[in-house]
Amino acid sequence: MTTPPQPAICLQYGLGTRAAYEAAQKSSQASFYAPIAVAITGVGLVGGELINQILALSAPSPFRIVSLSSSKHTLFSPQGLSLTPTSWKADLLEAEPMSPDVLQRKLIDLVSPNGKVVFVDNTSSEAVAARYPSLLEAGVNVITPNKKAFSGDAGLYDRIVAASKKSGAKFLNESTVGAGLPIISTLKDLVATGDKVHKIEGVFSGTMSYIFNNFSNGQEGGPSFSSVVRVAREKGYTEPHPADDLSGSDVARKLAILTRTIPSLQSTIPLPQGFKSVPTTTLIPEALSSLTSPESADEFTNRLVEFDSESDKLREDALKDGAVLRYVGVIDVKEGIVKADLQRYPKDHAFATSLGGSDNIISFHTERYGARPLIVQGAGAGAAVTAMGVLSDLLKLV
Ligand SMILES: NC(=O)c1ccc[n+]([C@@H]2O[C@H](COP(=O)([O-])OP(=O)(O)OC[C@H]3O[C@@H](n4cnc5c(N)ncnc54)[C@H](OP(=O)(O)O)[C@@H]3O)[C@@H](O)[C@H]2O)c1
Ligand SMILES: *[C@@H]1O[C@H](CO)[C@@H](O)[C@H](O)[C@H]1NC(C)=O
Ligand SMILES: *[C@@H]1O[C@H](CO)[C@@H](O)[C@H](O)[C@H]1NC(C)=O
Ligand SMILES: CC(=O)N[C@H]1CO[C@H](CO)[C@@H](O)[C@@H]1O
Repeated sequence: MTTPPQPAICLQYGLGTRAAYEAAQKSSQASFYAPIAVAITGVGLVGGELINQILALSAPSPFRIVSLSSSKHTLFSPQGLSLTPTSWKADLLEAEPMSPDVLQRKLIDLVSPNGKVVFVDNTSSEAVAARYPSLLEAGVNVITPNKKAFSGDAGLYDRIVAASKKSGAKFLNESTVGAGLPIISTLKDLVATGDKVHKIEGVFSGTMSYIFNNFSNGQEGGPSFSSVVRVAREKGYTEPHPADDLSGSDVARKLAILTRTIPSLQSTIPLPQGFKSVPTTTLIPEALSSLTSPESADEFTNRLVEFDSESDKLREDALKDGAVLRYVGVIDVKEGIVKADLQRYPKDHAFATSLGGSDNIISFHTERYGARPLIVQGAGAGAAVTAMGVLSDLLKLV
């Protein structure tokens, strides 16, 4: 669509001149030029960055943004909103509220044989994810970094797959794992080309990566676990309540998504309850397990210090074996095991030596990548790289 089929248009106008081509572009008859309609729900960090990345694409853009929504306001224009990087936030704040049902109906009305529509969900809302089956069934494509739908109950996931099959509308999920890193596309390519995946193993949580890169760096001593968590929270690397990271459920969700992307695992590792079916080691001390409400976040963080001697011992024991601690996700296809767990890795292992900051690292052990695994590594969080993952999914629809 970026290089329009000029001859057809010129014939239609019987001229074959540039002027005719431009006239055709402006004319309503040139309906197959209609850029793909994009509706974005959730316009915080990533959503905002995504809007700016779309606006920065070179002209003619393959996309028109028809809707922006926050939880309180919605902008909608079937012809495309006129947005600028500096004004859209204020425009959205002045917009009327619109019920999600009304927005959904308006988007479905835009679907036509020449008119693709994409719904981008940049929220972490279950309610928004629950709309995917109806949207997909009506032909609206869905792209999202929101892990909720693909990592939840098998019921919702099966309905998403069935709705997509029925209408041919796509759901693209690249940025749900590792933000912009090519994790899901790499896995899909391995599977599609007939390679056999033996094991996938990696540091999937940027927060866990930061915490353990600092806490267990292979040297004697080092900062206490509670102090590392405190610093990570102050820097905004954790969720507002650090227990949401320390529970391991974010890693379990990503493992559920990857497991479901390997069709042959549906029978050996079925995950009926999605991420809840993934055995997950929690780093929340038993005695603090009741402090999970938002108001308890400070108390929880302060009281972690009571358990530092236990984490110190784990670190020392690992070091005696020449190893470091890493919180990893593992899918062992041969053994039929999926788990999120705290594990030891030798000090010279890639998970010990090559990580910095909040990097993700994922290694794919396959039949073809036998002796040495295929490794993907890099920033696994952040607005710019996550928006890039979403935009690259969007470009797959052009
Ligand atoms: N951080 C990363 O680097 C990274 C990487 C990969 C994936 N992700 C995923 O990205 C998503 C966003 O994370 P987050 O915690 O920032 O999201 P969030 O706070 O729940 O959502 C933020 C935005 O979504 C809007 N929103 C929430 N619920 C809505 C609803 N029901 N209808 C319409 N709009 C709604 C909010 O509107 P208001 O502004 O009006 O509240 C806000 O604009 C999550 O799914 C996360 O897991 C993040
Ligand atoms: C992710 O999307 C691809 C299609 O692009 C699909 O084959 C795969 O099953 C999806 N995985 C999940 C868990 O949604
Ligand atoms: C440890 O924490 C410091 C201070 O926050 C940070 O600058 C550094 O990058 C971290 N080290 C590693 C290996 O991640
Ligand atoms: C509103 C918004 O953009 N929310 C989130 C979008 O997704 C990224 C990560 O995917 C979050 O960091 C944003 O806060």
